[in-house]
Amino acid sequence: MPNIAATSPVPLTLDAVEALFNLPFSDLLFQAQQVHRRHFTANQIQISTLLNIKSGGCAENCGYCSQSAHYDTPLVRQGLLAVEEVVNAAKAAQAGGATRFCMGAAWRQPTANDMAVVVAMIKGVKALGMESCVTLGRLDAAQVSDLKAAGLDYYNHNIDTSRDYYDKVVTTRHFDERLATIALIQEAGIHVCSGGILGMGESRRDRAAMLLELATLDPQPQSVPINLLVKVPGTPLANAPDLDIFEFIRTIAVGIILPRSYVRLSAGRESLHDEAQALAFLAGANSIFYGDKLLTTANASSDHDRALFRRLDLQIEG
Ligand code: SAM
Ligand code: DTB
Ligand code: SF4
Repeated sequence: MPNIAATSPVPLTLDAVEALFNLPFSDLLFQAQQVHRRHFTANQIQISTLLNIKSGGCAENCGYCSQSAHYDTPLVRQGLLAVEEVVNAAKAAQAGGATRFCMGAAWRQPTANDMAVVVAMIKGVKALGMESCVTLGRLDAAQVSDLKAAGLDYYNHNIDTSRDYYDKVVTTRHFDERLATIALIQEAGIHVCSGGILGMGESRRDRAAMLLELATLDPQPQSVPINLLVKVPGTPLANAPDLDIFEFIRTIAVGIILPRSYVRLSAGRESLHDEAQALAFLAGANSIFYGDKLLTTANASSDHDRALFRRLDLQIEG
């Protein structure tokens, strides 16, 4: 067992993590806020802005995704954007207060030509003085070393759900392949951003197992995005039953088994009431995607977010 277990408030076993989940709601939130304050400055929020640099036509069959070529979704496909367009979008995000710019591409794995363009995009974002993040699908060791040389700060690669539930959601790739890419990123010294999606029909034990899997990575991911499923018409999960919002908040709170990781309230925030977002922050979420669009779906508007930060006395980090 890696020594990171010492910093978790509970032993890193599935039963112990599930027991944390099962605490009375207020006890869990109280504990989560206490642990959070031991490791982070209270009332601070990190904001990242997202841009989809290549949309749709993806070879994978992720059952939640608007960009999979396997499903007939409302998405319009779009090839890889030009470097200048991406750097201009990063400048606009920076002017709006974002400190990190995240670029996503609907690829199973980038080609050599794709990589050359993405490397130029990363360098352009870094030249602005922003942190850079990309999510490009699976990578080999040479690609990881190109990203490191370009100055990449974060790579987003989600495990998405538990090992047991994974093949209910996607069959064109496997859980261990996700872990293999994450291991390459860690070995290169690039920060890992890895989390998952809630509300895909998984059980509480699956949610516990997903967080446990992340918590037993060594080192733990620096950033953990928690997405609430956005139900995209045409995908197999278009009619998934709604997840109880308090279960969503509990999952964020159990994120304290990764006490030093930023927990990012990610997809699905547009559908959350302000009260639910306030509870998520109380449970320890301290990062969001900021900007009117995620990759292909709507995000909470920036104006609304700024007003919410004021009402909740949240300060933007950096
Ligand atoms: N293609 C790359 C990959 O899958 O790793 C990067 C882009 S992919 C769209 C990034 C992440 O977005 C997924 O891992 C998933 O967690 C999240 N995501 C995609 N569609 C979503 C949806 N409909 N609702 C919630 N999260 C979603
Ligand atoms: C992550 O975990 N969430 C972001 C980011 N990583 C790339 C993506 C959310 C996508 C939501 C669905 C969409 O807009 O297509
Ligand atoms: Fe492709 Fe990523 Fe969407 Fe899966 S989640 S279909 S890999 S873009």
